[in-house]
Amino acid sequence: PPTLLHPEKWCRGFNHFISQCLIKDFEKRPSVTHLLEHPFIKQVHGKDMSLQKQLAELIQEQQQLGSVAKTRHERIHTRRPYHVDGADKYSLDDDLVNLEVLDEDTIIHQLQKRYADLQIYTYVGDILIALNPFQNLSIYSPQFSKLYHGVKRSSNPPHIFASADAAYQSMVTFSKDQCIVISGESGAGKTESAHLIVQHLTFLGKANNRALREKILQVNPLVEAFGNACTAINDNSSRFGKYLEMMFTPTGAVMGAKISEYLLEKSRVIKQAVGEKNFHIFYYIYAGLYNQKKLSEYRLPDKKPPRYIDNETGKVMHDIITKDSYGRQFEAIQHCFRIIGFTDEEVYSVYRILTGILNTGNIEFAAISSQHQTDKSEVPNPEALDNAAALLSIGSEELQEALTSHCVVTRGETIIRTNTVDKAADVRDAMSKALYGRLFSWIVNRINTLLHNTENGMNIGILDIFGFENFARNSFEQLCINIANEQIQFYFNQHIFALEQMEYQSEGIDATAVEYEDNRPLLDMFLQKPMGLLSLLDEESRFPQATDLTLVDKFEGNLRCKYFWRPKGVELSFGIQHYAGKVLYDASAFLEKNRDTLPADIVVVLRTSENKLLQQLFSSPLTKTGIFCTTLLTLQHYSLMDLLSKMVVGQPHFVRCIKPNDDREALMFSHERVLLQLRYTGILETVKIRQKGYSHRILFDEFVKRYYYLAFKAHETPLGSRENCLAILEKSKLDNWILGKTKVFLKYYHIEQLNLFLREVIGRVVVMQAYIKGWLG
Ligand code: AOV
Ligand code: MG
Repeated sequence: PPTLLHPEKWCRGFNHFISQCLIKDFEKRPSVTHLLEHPFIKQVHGKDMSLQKQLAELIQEQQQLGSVAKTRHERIHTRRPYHVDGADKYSLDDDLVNLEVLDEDTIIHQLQKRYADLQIYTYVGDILIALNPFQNLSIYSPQFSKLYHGVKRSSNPPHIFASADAAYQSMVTFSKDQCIVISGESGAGKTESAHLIVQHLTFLGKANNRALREKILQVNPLVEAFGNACTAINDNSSRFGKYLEMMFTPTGAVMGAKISEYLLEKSRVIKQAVGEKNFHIFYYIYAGLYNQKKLSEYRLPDKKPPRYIDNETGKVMHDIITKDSYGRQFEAIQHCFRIIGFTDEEVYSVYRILTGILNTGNIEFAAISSQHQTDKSEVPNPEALDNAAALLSIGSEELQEALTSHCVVTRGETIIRTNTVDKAADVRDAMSKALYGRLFSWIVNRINTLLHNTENGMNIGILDIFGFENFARNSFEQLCINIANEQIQFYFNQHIFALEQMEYQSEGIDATAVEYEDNRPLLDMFLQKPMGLLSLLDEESRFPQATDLTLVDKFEGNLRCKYFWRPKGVELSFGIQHYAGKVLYDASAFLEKNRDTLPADIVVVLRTSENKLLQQLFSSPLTKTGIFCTTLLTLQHYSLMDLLSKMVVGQPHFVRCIKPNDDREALMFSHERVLLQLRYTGILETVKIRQKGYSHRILFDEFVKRYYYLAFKAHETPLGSRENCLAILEKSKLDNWILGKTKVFLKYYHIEQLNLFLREVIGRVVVMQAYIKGWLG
């Protein structure tokens, strides 16, 4: 093959070239056989059948594309009446940056019009705004994936596929890791967006390995069955943070995946608020076993579902009998496990643990009062205890002992103390939470082992966490979730505003600063040591005598800033002014939830399990105090930091999801709700900075290496100097760029233009070479 093509991207350039040059030919004589007989193809690749096959596919694809583009074009034009009558004063553009009048009213009006036309996506420069349509749209089929593949952004309406494509192109072009950060409040559409991105990236990173593609597509459904649940806001709410990294070879073929989980809301296993549910998987498995008539094998009653999943008595059973969706989901999950590569034995162990947890929840406690002891408890329903023990493959008596008593070591002596009824119930629930939390982590790790690829490559990470929440009653979990969102907002601000402005300064560029709402002071209030809210919480958690009330007193005494207040008359309540709004928290059980302790007695029993998987879940060593204690918040704080540091390595792309109404209604646009979200996400400021700013900042050297073809001869090796950058930029006839001291500053749309020029030039070079070598007639 000609060696002149851009060496790294040989394959890509070649495909592009073939398609351009041969399609022209094809238009003249629409016959695939004729094309395959083309001297160019024959000479270059001889009898390479795979190339011929690939070519036939390519041509078919192009034909389909033509028709999709046409229909899409018609659809869009009939969809935009304001395009035609010209009566509308707003810009008709897909990008808010093109608006001439820049104020909240104009922006919101524009979004509203677009939403009414089902144009749910809108750009703000390189940032994508996605309004939740609350209905299925037919714009995510494989044909649309093709439509949005490697084309100029402006040739199609804004789309989540275009954002995925931009990240992918950026990765391949600059050989740099990328991350896509999806944010928005609960129910705004983050998780759906993440799915669509994975779908499009697997399409783009076409590996010959179809099995691998299939596996990657099953990852999200599987982890979400275990980590998502129905809440008051969203029927499929993420109850953990997820960072999915898709790995690619240097030429852009997908080769593996890795997933990191953050802070699963374990407390949901044992209790759910009114109108909410446990994690999906529990309903799936109960319904699946019910359908397969296997409930008795897993020691579950068929009349009344276990307590942990039946907080609104009777409703679950009704759903299972009348609708079959849970049962079908169970089959889907079995399929996911199989495709990803879990063994039958592993899956069986997972089911035993899940049903073991459900049975554990049914264990009850009653007080035994005798003359001497009033704090002793027993299990009045021993069959529940036996069932749980059997499924977890541990001794029933040992389990009862561990639930109703505990060992204390004082001065080298071990004393056994009994547990009160309340204490025993707490231990039971702590055990269920620990079982589930560790099972979840194990599943995630197992997926990683099965899909990991150690070869060198690049990755695109997709961040989808739980969105900002403000319920009627907000507890510890909401505080954790909202702090995480506060950190993501900070990350966004850093990238869009702070870092950009710092860089202008250091490069001596005069770009007018854009004011934005900095949530740094609030983050400091949470994260600062030793007087931040989290440190105070940790400190209080270490005092055995502390109560939730002393905790709130401590907050009040130390957090003296405008973001914190304590309402009068409600002792355990405190309020925080978050970036996304005021939230009132109820501090009941804060200390207990933060301590998240699991008595060593339970760990010891679980380690005796004959279920190998379960044994493994509890094999990590006990802490010095003999207690399994992970202080949740500190942990969460660090893990989010860990996540952010992973993301910082890559080039970020942002998708901001917006919830158009609180009723989950299609086509309903609440002016007030959208305005609020636009305000707190700083969209207006983002539009301003994208209008004025330069989102790409490339070192001279890197710029020359990448684009020297545009101004120099192929055999030249120009230095990465300011002058050479200037020569390239002038030759490419772009406007509005700036040269700093060490970097070229480009607008978000320049990269696409430069890449197009580059392709053209390379195309021309190859054609010329082909002629010289006599390949083309
Ligand atoms: P979230 O991830 O942002 O909330 P989801 O992605 O789960 O929100 O979206 C909530 C619901 O909105 C989905 O179950 C769909 O019914 C609908 N939806 C969202 N995006 C689309 C779309 N592009 N097309 C069709 N329907 C959509 V939370 O996880 O609660 O923060 O913790
Ligand atoms: Mg979600």
